[in-house]
Amino acid sequence: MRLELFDADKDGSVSRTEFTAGAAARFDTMDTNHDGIVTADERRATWGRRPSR
Ligand SMILES: [Ca+2]
Ligand SMILES: [Ca+2]
Repeated sequence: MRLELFDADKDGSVSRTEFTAGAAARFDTMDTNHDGIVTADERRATWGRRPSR
């Protein structure tokens, strides 16, 4: 996870507010069915695109 992605106003530093908002946005991205919980399957579906299984 790259911290600079959370720098919403691009001033070079990440405030707690920016971090919280950024982390929440990432969470919402992972929580594909928006039930407020990121399950292992949802996490895998977002991050772990494996070329083979
Ligand atoms: Ca900033
Ligand atoms: Ca979910």
